Amino acid sequence: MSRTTKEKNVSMSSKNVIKEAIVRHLHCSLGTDENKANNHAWWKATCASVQEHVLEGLRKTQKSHYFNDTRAVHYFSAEFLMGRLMSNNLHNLGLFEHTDQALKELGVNLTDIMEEEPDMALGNGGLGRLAACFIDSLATLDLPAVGYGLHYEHGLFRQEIKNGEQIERPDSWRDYGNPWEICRPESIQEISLFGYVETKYGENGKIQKEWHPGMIVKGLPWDIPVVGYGGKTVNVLRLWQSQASRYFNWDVFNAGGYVDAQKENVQAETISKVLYPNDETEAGKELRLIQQYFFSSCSLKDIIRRYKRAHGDDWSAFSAQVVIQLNDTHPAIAIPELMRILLDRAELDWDSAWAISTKTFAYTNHTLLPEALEKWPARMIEKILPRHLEIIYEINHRFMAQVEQVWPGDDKVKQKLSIIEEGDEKMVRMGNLSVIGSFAVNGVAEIHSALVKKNLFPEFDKMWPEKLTNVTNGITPRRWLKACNPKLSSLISEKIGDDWPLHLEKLNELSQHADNLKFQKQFMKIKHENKVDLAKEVLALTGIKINPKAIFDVQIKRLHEYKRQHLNLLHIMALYRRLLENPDYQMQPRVFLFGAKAAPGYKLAKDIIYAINQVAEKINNDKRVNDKIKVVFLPNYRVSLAEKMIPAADVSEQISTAGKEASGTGNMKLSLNGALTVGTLDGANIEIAEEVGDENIFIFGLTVDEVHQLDEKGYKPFDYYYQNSEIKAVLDWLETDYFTPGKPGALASIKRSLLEGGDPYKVLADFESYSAAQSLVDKAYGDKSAWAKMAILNTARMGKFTSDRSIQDYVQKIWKLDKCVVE
Ligand code: 26Q
Repeated sequence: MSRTTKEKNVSMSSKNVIKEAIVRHLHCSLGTDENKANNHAWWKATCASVQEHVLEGLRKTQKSHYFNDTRAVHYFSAEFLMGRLMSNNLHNLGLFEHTDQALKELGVNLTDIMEEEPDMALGNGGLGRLAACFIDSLATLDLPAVGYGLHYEHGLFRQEIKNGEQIERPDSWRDYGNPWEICRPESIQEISLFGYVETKYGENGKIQKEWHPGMIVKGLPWDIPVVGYGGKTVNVLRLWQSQASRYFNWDVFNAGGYVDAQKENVQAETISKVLYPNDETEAGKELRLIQQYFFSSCSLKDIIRRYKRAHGDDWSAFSAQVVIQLNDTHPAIAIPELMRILLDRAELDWDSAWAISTKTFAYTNHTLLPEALEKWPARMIEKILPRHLEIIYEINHRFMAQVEQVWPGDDKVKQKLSIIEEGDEKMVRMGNLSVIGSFAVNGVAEIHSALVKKNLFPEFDKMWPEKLTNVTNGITPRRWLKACNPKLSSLISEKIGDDWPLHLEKLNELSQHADNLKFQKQFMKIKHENKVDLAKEVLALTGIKINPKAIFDVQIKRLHEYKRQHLNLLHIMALYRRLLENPDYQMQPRVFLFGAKAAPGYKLAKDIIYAINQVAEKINNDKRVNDKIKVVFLPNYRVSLAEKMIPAADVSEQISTAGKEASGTGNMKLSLNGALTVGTLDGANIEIAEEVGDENIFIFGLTVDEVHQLDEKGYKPFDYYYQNSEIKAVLDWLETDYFTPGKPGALASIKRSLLEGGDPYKVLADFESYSAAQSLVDKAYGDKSAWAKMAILNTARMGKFTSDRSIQDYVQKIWKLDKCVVE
């Protein structure tokens, strides 16, 4: 048999195997048949048949990791923003085409049934999605890794827009079950909360601490298999669900307190009920701290159980086998928890315990915003975790002695570096605890890491010059190009071969075609088709008709003042005003698309959403605009919506105040898909500009240093207001009822925030330069060939930003892991 015939037969048979499996699941798992099944049933049956392959890989991987007793990384994260898994798993297993064919023969459309899958929205934004991209890369690179997090019953709220305003609705992603997860009751853990600490004196005079908890809660693990690209390694994401402990409440129960016992049950099961929706702000809620401890402790105990299976009570190899990466400070309580286990359970002395602990943890910082740095009231920790507070004090006490060695007699430095912030209410600084308790600390983009060293933790950097480092973020090209943009992916594969998803630097070979008119046409034709698809989606979701020939200008990210969606909005209003003042004003038709959720308690962020929608309503229906501008706010922005918007974007808005966005990752996804960035020199934008070249990006605005200088000399927003008549007119417009008929002043809070109290995000300072950059975009789009070239070069030069490279950086600089290839 010739090779191609053989391949054809293999592919025929694998298609037929899939077909048979789907039908079998339709019959035997779902109790329906081909004639009766709706899309949901087809989706479930297809998941079940894909899962057969996934579980085969999982079993082999676990066996291999067990027999090789490999060192592994444990990625602790309060968030994993996984999105949908069907398309991802099919692509990574190499089964996408066959499954598509198999379903076609059954009269079913794969794209349609994939829409049945609810997003796993177990995260807020960048940090959670980064964790999801990282576990994809870890599996793809055959690295032994476990993701640990929380099995929230309700993920990030579903956003509805009513009369222009955000309404939060509960997200119920598991109402009809989750076909990808496996419940593991055999691996339940128990954790303690509340109560008091008893000090005992052993025979040898040694002090022993015993924590008598006031409550015990069960952690039930759910495993989500994580399939690497190529399908060899299948790692696990283990998410903990809280449950009432079966035997804890006997006393209450026996005393006739049936109702009280039920109350405790409810309290236990509340722990994993909902994801906190406030990113970048520290809420200080007791339940949030309990969530953090709950998943950190369950995960540590799980790791220790596995370690002991191979090493018994010998702790000497622990830090050689186990590295734990803390995704921000959210799991930082794991540090005193490991100390507690080593001291009180394993009965190690302090120095041995501390040596193990500090060789185990590494910490990633994702923010410099002071309001986002986690602090917990010492009194709260004392109430919930009394033994941990003692340990934190001891860590601090010993650390202060070290500080004294370096800065003798300097109380200022001690105050600054102390884990404990003194004041009306004593607070525990989780950032300081994380730096002190870890062997490595990293920021997430070059500039961010430099600022972590220079501004956030300069003294720590002086004490441990090797500890602070950078690992620039990345994104998985499997989801963010191959799966979400199939047409562009095929074109790329035609040109440069199909191994670019594993070797993204190969995209650079596209550069040589950037001047080729035929290739430019092909590239832009695909962009246009993606825009046509998005236009349909926009019409279905909002009733707004948009023109695929217009520039699609996209800003998608959480709503926050520092990300400056309102700068974008002010510019849109300025364009609108120019059109009204001069009907001959020349501009390329442009559609401004927004997607953003605001934290439910963040009033101004919600006001900005309302403003975008009100301005949209007015402009979209104003005949004088002649469809030159459309404004669309797409409700319920989430991973699956991002996958539709990103392939259709021409322009990517990355306009944060310099120094505020740690990295950004949406910037990478958009550029990879051929969108041109309008951006400040902030976060990863700087590295994107370095890669794509200054001529292929629109950089504007103050630099980090200039922002700093402006702060020094005093930012005076009214100067811009009085000196720039366009700024004044647009801000004054917000105070009228022009965009909010019958409700004058409904948008005034935005004007106030920009003028009064010295807006820390300096929107007005950057307005002119932003507006100038946008004029350049407008002009550039007029030259189709030049634009196509720039778009191609963006795609071609994004190789650096694969999350595979980020993971390789972590491996080399921090984790020191070896591959474990699964046979
Ligand atoms: C903290 C305490 C209480 C409740 C919630 C939180 C909380 C939750 C989520 C605080 C922060 C977050 C999320 C932060 C985040 O997404 N940061 C982003 O991380 C990305 C990945 O590194 C970066 O690209 C972004 O620049 C950064 O903003």
